[in-house]
Amino acid sequence: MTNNLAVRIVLLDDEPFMLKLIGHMLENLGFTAVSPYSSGVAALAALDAPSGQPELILLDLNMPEMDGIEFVRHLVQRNYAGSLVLISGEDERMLQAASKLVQAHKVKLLGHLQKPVSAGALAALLAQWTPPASGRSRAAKAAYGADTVRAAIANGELVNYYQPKVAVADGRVVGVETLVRWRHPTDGLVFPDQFIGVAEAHGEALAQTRVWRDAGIALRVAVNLSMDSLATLDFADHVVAASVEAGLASAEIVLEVTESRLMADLRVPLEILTRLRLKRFRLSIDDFGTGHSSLAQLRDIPFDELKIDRSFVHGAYADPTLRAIFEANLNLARQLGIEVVAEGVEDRNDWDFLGSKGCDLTQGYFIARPMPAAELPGWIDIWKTRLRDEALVL
Ligand code: G
Ligand code: MN
Repeated sequence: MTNNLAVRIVLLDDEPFMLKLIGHMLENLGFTAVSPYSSGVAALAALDAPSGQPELILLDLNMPEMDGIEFVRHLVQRNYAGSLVLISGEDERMLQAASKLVQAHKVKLLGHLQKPVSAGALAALLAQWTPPASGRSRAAKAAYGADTVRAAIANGELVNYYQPKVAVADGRVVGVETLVRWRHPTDGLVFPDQFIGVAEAHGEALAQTRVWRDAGIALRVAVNLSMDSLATLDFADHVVAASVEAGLASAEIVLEVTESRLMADLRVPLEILTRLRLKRFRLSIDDFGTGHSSLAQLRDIPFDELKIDRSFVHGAYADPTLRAIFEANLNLARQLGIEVVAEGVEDRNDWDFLGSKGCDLTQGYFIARPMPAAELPGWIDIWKTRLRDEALVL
């Protein structure tokens, strides 16, 4: 287990006062390796030094010489593999635009902080930091073979976490989303897009769901697929075989699909998804509205479920732009007769907002963080108590 407080942090802001202030906050939170810089040029010089890249950069957007956006471009050129937090006094829409840009560059964005920065918000963001997959650059990303992955499963390195999806109207636990994590002994935490053989973990999730069902807990199980994993036409047959093996009906299985920007030819994934839908698997369009999941997909693929990205959900109750986008997405789904899942409910205000809008399902830290399978039954009891004690539903 990596000590998160030792994460190498670069703090970049042109205002000496902000450097001091945030520096102190980080120190108070216990972070021990913080390097402050007041210009992009100085920070880049440090990045190029043999001591290597930081694992986290806190970046001010508005700087007189090299601004934050330009700095990000330099990071991309250097194959920066760490995480980024944007800091700005600009309005929320500006921060959203910058966030999008960062994500388009495939730099891992932990989130953004609005100035004046509060210690609480800073702590909450940094608590989400996880070690990067490896010290190698993205270009030289590790590829792991099926045998390696099988060995990892046998060693218990590959772990499924499950995050509940609940009905907003009555709090009923409708399903879980499977989130595959690989605790690699030398490469750290490896995320699913970096290894093949996720199929094995998905098989385990299906088997687990059957175990829950046999114990009286009926849940739909969702697994994540990226469009570019849908490259061979027999994929649909594999999914069918997996559901049969687990003894689950297709309607109990949700396939959450995200778009790949790299795919030129969508005919194969389209055929696969259409066949799966014919067989009554539930298709879900994930991260909707982020640019990774678009209207064109919604037009071409018969989805059953639309997941409104968490960037449009958390805080929407208080932000007119987010609220407008959220409502537009909700209406879109309604008109198409698709069930809506709001991702990223993080607090009571988010929860109440969804209730007032009549959203179907939701998931997020307010309800539960992703958890190991063994914790789910106990969590369901806690959740039932919360529903009553906190009067979460009418
Ligand atoms: O886009 P997708 O549905 O695959 O997102 C799942 C990811 O989102 C997981 O890594 C999970 O830990 C994270 N996540 C789940 N709920 C929340 C939440 O309420 N807030 C934030 N910030 N992240 C969340
Ligand atoms: Mn998902």
